[in-house]
Amino acid sequence: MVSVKARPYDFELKPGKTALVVIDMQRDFIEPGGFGDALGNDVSRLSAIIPDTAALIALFRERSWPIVHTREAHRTDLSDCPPSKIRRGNSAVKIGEEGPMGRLLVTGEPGNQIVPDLAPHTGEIVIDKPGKGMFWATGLHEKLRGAGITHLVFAGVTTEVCVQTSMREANDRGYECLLIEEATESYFPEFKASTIEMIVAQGGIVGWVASLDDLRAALEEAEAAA
Ligand code: C5J
Repeated sequence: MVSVKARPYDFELKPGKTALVVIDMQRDFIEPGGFGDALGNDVSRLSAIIPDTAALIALFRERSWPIVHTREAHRTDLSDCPPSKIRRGNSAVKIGEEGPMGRLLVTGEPGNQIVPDLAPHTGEIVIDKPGKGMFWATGLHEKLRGAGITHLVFAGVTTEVCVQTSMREANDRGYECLLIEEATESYFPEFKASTIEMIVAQGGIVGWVASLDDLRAALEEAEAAA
């Protein structure tokens, strides 16, 4: 067990039973011309977390610990996209329509790829999820359970939408969840801040939040003592 300084209290991370989940670090949300941009957001806020997210991924790769990457992605015929989701919002370009990086939020399109600096390595799990949460219609719970995973460390975007939804879904399935503060972001700084407060409120009703430095220090300290 590795004790990580966290809010609302130390997180007990179990090596061998912990996976990193990197939510939706795809060009659609992070680069100009994608879905996030089409909805009128300032995408530069999200690209700013790429270096810290890469450093977090490196911590897991150095230890050969499991890593899951998700993408919000729909089938090319949009059969897994509810019409209500397509209708929602007032952007000129909708899900499934052509943008500068191909069809928005459609699997296989250039915009649907994870940003190059965080590209998955061979052997890492890549999940295309049609919803905001990572367990809806993905089979991920069965995969994680099969690998004996009980603890999840979270990163990615956006904090209050797909990250928080996935953490809540993970809670309902019995996982212990830790969010790394520098490796998650929102288009709205106040939403990131309030999501973090929601997660740690009431004794960690959704989970724990720690800094990247505190996670790194805890891992190195535990390894030095071993
Ligand atoms: C959104 C996400 N914001 N990955 N998706 O639509 O948070």
